[in-house]
Amino acid sequence: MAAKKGKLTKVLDHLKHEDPFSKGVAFCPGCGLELLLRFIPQVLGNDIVITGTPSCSAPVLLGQNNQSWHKLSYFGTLMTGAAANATGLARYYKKAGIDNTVVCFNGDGTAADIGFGNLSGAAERNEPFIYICYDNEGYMNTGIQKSGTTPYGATTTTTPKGSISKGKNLRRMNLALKMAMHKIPYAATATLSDLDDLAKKLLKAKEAKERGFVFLHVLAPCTTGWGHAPENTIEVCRRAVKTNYFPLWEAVNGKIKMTKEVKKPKPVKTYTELSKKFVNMTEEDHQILQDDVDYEFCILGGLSQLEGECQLPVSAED
Ligand SMILES: Cc1ncc(C[n+]2csc(CCOP(=O)(O)OP(=O)(O)O)c2C)c(N)n1
Ligand code: SF4
Repeated sequence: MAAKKGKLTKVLDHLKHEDPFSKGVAFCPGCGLELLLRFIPQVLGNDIVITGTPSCSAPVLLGQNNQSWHKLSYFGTLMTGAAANATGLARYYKKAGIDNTVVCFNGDGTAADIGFGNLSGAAERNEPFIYICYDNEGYMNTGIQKSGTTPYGATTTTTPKGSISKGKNLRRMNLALKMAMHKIPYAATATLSDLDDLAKKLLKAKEAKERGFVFLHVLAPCTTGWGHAPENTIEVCRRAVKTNYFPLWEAVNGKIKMTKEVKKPKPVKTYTELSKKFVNMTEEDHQILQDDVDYEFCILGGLSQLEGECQLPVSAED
C-alpha cells in the first residue's frame, strides 16, 4: 500500500517550475507577498505575463536601474487602470494566437479601492485573465494607510490610536464575495498557511481563464505594517483560517464551496494577538470585529448550502 503523502510533499509536488526570482530581493523579512510571488510561477510556469501597479511588489517586479530581479515578463501599469491594461494584454495575445496566461497582480489598495471600477468592469465583461489580489490590508508601499479591506480596530497611519481616533472605526469590505457576485467562472480565497489549497486554486484558475475572468484573493501578511515577528507570518495566516477571520472557499461557475472546514473555530482574539496593529483594541472593539467575522461567515455558510438550488445561467457568450 502506498504511503499517505505528507503535507509538505503534497505542496512540493505542485512546484514543477523554476523559481524565476533572484535569491535576495527587496522585500522585508517575513513578507507574505514575497512567498506568494515566488510560489505563483513555480506552480503556473514561467511563461506567464505579470502586470501590476505601484506597490510593494513593484520594486521587485520592475527591477532597479537597468537590472532585473527575475526572468518573467512584466508590464507595469497604473493603480487606476490595472485590469483595463490586463484586458488589452489578454485580448492582444488571443488575437495574435499566443497561448499564455496574463496575471494581473495587485495589492488591496488597487483591487479594493483605487482600481476597483475597472476590475469590476473586466469581471463583468468576463475578460480571460487571472486577477490576483494579495491582501496585506493596507497601502503598504506608501506608509501603511488603511484600505477598504483593513479590518475594524486595526491601527494604520491614517487610523492611528490616539485621543481622537481609536484605530479603524469602519468594517472591512468582503472583496472576494463581491467579485464572486460578478458571476465569473472562478473566484476563490487562499492564504500562505495552506499552500496545497493555494496551488490547486492557481491551477484551477489557469484552466478557468479559458472560460473568462478569474479572481483570487490571497491574504498575505505584512510584517512591517502589521507588526508581527517575521517567523510568525505563516502562523498569522493559519490563525486567520482557524478563527474564520479568513475562510478558504471557492466559487466555480457561481457555486460556492468551502475548501477547508474549520470544526471548532477559535475566537478572533487568537488571531489578533499575534500582530501589533490590533494591540490597542478594547474588549468592545474585539466584539465588533468578532461579530463582523461571524456575520461574513454566516453569509458564506448560507451561500455554500445553496448547491443545486441556484444555478448560474449560461451567458450569451458561453
Ligand atoms: C492613482 C494613484 N494614487 C496613489 C498612488 C501612490 N501610491 C503608490 S504605491 C501605493 C500603495 C499601493 O497599495 P496597494 O495596492 O495595496 O499595494 P501595497 O503597497 O500594499 O503592496 C500608492 C497609494 C498612485 N501611484 N496612483
Ligand atoms: S512593507 Fe509589508 S508588504 Fe511591503 S515589502 Fe515590507 S512586509 Fe512586504
